Amino acid sequence: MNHFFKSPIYITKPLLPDREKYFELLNNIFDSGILSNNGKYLLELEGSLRSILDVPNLRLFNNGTTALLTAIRVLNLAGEVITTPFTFPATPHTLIWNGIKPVFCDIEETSMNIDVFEIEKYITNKTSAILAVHTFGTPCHVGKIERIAHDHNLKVIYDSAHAFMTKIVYESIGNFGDISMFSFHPTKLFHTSEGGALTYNNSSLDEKVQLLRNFGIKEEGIILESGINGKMNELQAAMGLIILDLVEEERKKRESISNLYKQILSQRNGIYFQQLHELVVPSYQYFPIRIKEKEFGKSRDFIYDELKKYNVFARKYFYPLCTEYSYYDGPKDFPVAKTVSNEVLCLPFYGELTESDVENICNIILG
Ligand code: T4K
Repeated sequence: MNHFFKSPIYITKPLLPDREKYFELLNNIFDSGILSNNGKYLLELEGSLRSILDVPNLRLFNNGTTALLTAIRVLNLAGEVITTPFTFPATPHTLIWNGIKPVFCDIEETSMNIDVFEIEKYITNKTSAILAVHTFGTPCHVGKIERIAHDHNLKVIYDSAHAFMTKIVYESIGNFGDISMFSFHPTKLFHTSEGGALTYNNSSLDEKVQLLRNFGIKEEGIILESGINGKMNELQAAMGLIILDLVEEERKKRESISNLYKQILSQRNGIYFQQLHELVVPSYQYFPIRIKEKEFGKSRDFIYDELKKYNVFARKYFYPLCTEYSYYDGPKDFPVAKTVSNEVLCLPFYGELTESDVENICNIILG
């Protein structure tokens, strides 16, 4: 048990703002008495994020799920939407909450994203959109999805919860599809304690996004849409402004950690990494591996339990598949997603992990 960690090692450790800096902004918030509803820090953070993500339009929300719920309403989606079963429950649940049937499509093994060569077989006269996830920050095949959407007159929403600062060549991930959603939950590299955002190229959507985020209220006494309360408050926005300054350094640290994991774990057969195209700038959000039991000699579940014995809490993102949820009674035959879901394990991944921490974790895995 010499690899035992004294303190638990979780999948992530949120970046925390310098206390003094945060308290200074909190003091300003106290002095102003403005705690929410398009306050100064919200507007400042929206501006900074537009520039960092290189997107023309961005609005902040109180979490990624509310943002996604809103995006679906903004585009007037209805009927059926094609999506992936290999995702967090929030993805299909936002469709169901909008009265839409999620139609699941299998995934492609190396990227773990929706299989673009399978999508068309699920299109019916009820299909209104494709809701694809850039799983673990790895971009979907955006070109092919755009062509399918164009040919069948469908909208495209990208769940970019994991893809903060991902780029395809030089293009920000937030510029693809009709709308992209980002999550700023504390488990995300950039966070606002809880939060999210929508980005979109079409500026004419902006008014509706803002209306739906604020109960549909245009101004006092004028309610134009059946909106929701999706507003981010000033305490969240202030947190985000300070965390933003820490993101670049955190990304560099995660890059080194990712390289070290790969270097050690690739010494043995049976462990696979998510494939990234060389022209993609990664988000460094998660570090997923896939353990093929036949080649490696031990199963994903064995390694997950073994790590726990040493106080290391990896996560089986995403297991079970959305098609295995107790309430779901649709088709379940998605062989690639099923295999990936049984093999995947996200390892602890955050800048504070030391080289020796990573080596210890790898030693536990390699046994
Ligand atoms: N779409 C996709 C593809 C998503 O992955 C998500 C969220 C969404 C949409 C929805 O976005 P949000 O509405 O959440 O903005 C976590 C997160 O809650 C969730 O945001 C995230 N994806 C998902 C992949 O992971 P859990 O239930 O697995 O997290 P939890 O609370 O068990 O945290 C994991 C570990 O992180 C803990 O063991 C300890 C550590 N931790 C966590 C928190 C919250 C901390 O150290 N500090 C913290 O404050 O869902």
